[in-house]
Amino acid sequence: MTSQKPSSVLHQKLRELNSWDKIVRLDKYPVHDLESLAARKLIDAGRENMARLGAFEMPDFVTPAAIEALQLESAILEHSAFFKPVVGNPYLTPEDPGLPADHPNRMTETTRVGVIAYDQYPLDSLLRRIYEWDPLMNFVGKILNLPEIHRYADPMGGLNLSVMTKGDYLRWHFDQADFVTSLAVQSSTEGGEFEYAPLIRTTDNERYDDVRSVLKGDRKQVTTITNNPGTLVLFQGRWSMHRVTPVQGTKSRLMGLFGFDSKPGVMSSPHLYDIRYGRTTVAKEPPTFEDYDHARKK
Ligand SMILES: O=C(O)CCC(=O)C(=O)O
Ligand SMILES: [Fe+2]
Repeated sequence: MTSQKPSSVLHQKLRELNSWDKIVRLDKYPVHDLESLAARKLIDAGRENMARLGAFEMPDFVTPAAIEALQLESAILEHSAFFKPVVGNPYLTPEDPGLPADHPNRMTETTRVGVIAYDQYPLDSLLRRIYEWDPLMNFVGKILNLPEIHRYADPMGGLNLSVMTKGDYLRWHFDQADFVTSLAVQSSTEGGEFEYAPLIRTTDNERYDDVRSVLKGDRKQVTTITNNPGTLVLFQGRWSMHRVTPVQGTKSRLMGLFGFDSKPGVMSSPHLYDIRYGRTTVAKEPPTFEDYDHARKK
């Protein structure tokens, strides 16, 4: 008996997911009909959560069949993730040697997370289809009360899959983007928890003492988000310091990250390309899942 190629098994699953109600739990999250009463209630709940916690968690956003397909396609791609440890502070800025050693600006940790870039995604990938689906983007824009919302224009940064394997860690940090939308694809057996200190700083108060306490292990301000597969999370990481605890066990932690912005044309810098993706040139055309079958045999 010949075993089927991973890409053939995946294509079979993807063919079955031929309408949005088979992919997204539209009964629970009617993002396709934003004017409906149910959608308006959901948007209100989202806005209330964002105001109070800087986060809105939507469990079971995608169907079990979609989760299965997302895990299958990620299993094909994850071996091509780029990993590079980066040492840094929570502000993702260079350290200021003029500040005391216990200032949060000088409290550094090492991050090691793998990433699959947008240009590594085949056109028929399910994660890509979900990211490029306008109703999802418009729904996110509504919750955030944005007059307009756009996908990043960046060919590598628009869509990312974060891949964390045994021992990987994402250090405490604040995001530089206004908000992040993530879709949990797979949980690790142990560790890999998303922890955050809700709204620990504001535009006019950095609250360095509180930030230092969290960095030193104080748990009073720390909350955890249970990222079960299929959970969509909207998160304002600019004001809430957050991290992903070290991953344990053999199963990788996989998280889709969707790049949206209130402005059109947002791009990443060549420096970010280099540290996050390990290259500065973008793939000329998208690969296919079959290309990955061949790459693994080499
Ligand atoms: O993987 C996650 O859950 C969060 C990722 C994150 O915080 C980031 O990429 O800035
Ligand atoms: Fe972050």
